[in-house]
Amino acid sequence: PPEFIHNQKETFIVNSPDVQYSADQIRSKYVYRTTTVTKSGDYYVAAPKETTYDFKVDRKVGKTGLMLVGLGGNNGTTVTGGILANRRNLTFETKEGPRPSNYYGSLVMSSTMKLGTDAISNEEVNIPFHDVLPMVHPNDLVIGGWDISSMNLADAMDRASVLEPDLKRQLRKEMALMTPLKSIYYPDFIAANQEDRADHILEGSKACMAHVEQLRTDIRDFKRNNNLDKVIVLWSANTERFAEIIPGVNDTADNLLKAIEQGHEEVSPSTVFAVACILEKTPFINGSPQNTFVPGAVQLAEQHNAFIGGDDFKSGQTKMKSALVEFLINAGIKLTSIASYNHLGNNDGKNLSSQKQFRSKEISKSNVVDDMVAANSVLYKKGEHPDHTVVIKYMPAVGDNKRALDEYYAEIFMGGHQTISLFNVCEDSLLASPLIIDLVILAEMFTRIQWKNNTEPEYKNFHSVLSVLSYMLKAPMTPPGTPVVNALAKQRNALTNIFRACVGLQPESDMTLEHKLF
Ligand code: NAI
Ligand code: DG6
Repeated sequence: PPEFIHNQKETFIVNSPDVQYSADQIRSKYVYRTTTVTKSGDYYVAAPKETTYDFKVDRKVGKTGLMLVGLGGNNGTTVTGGILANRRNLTFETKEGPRPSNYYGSLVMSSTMKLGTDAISNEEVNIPFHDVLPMVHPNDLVIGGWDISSMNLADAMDRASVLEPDLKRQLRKEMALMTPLKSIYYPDFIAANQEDRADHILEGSKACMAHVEQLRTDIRDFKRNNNLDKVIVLWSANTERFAEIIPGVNDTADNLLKAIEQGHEEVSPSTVFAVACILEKTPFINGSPQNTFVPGAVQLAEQHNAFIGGDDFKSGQTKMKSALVEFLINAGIKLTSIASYNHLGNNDGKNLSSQKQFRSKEISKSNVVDDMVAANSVLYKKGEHPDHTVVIKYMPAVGDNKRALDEYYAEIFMGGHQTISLFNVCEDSLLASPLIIDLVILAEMFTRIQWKNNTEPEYKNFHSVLSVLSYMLKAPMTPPGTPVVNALAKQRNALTNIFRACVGLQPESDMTLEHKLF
């Protein structure tokens, strides 16, 4: 029967000899079935392979804090306002009438997963994704963070111009009490046009250990003052330019730490945040496109068994792209070009109007179809690739209401052509905020899962680089040497099937054989 464990309502149990529940844990034995392929002359030989893994999930969802870098920005204020509104169950007036608060756009909070088939009616039984494992509820997140702008969150929410006036009115009092912590500002990394908001900064304009230590102290203080079990830190600050990868500076963990000690100018603020979080064993996620996780930072995370994830929220145009391109190429249609243009008028757009910062975004938006193209050797020769161009323009008048236009051009049967044009208009921050929520809930979840090969004695964490967060990210990081998956459906399947494995359930195969026998 459903029971309450550590304040989390669990809505199902798995009845299987391979799954055990105790007061604090769910343990499962899971047979992972894959196919190993070897080449023999002109043939492939495919052999089914089975590996048995043991999973262990800690059922105790601790009190969790979210610290945002860029708390006073459009995303920072929108996600904070959205969570406070949901927590207080606020309803607000819009032009179309009253609207209740919701978590639309969050995979975890607003989508479902097929649990199985009803024993009597044979119909699908679907459960909220949030109920698959005991997960933190976003309403319970304690929110804080840093910004180089001193503005309190009520004024910053007005500056962002995203949320509805009646909602802002109801949130104003609470958000006025929230002020970001001072942050680090190294002017060379973000656009010069951001300088006028940098009135809330720690002394020093290049990386140093004093900055790392201050950020670590901030995390510890936040944790202690709010009585938290854990904190997740997420970068939603301005897009930085790429840092140059320099041997001896940021190529190894030791060199990176030395470079920070010596105040090397090529260490970015986001990397300093990453290092502080890694040393503090606090999961750190990068929602922007720059190469925060230089090789030395990845190695440091591995050494400290700390979780990192990134890069760049996959919110609108790119999310559509990673779904549509997967569909077209899997349908056997030869995509030959993608032209992606967008204009926006928020502060993100202003920062991206500077060439070096735009370049970071251009890179993260451009590589998102590579794996899907490479997987289809019928349509594409080795090395062949569709043309792909990305344009971003700053247009102040449209504010956060980004306009994204995409043209997909493809070859179809017998020399024909197909052109698909998309015009996508919506508030950028209303798409990004639910992704922030998902990333935090999922990152917290992965701090409570351990697993091992059945033949080994010791349980281990997931690899430091949390590639399971890929669904929410444009340029997903993966453990060094492992493949990147951009295809949206595959990313979602990976997540759901890992969670199913944690409760001893096989992947949902969609074969529905139970309905197909004559
Ligand atoms: P924003 O410009 O409104 O907010 C960024 C905030 O970061 C500003 O308040 C700024 O003062 C602050 N900031 C800059 N440098 C900082 C530092 N070193 N430490 C602390 N705070 C700092 O931008 P927005 O719209 O909130 O986006 C944030 C980031 O998320 C951008 O990099 C953007 O490219 C990225 N992103 C946004 C998406 C969206 O749909 N809104 C989607 C994908 C990525
Ligand atoms: C202009 O493209 C601004 C960017 O910050 C994007 O809005 C953001 O990266 C979201 O991109 P996408 O492609 O996922 O909509």
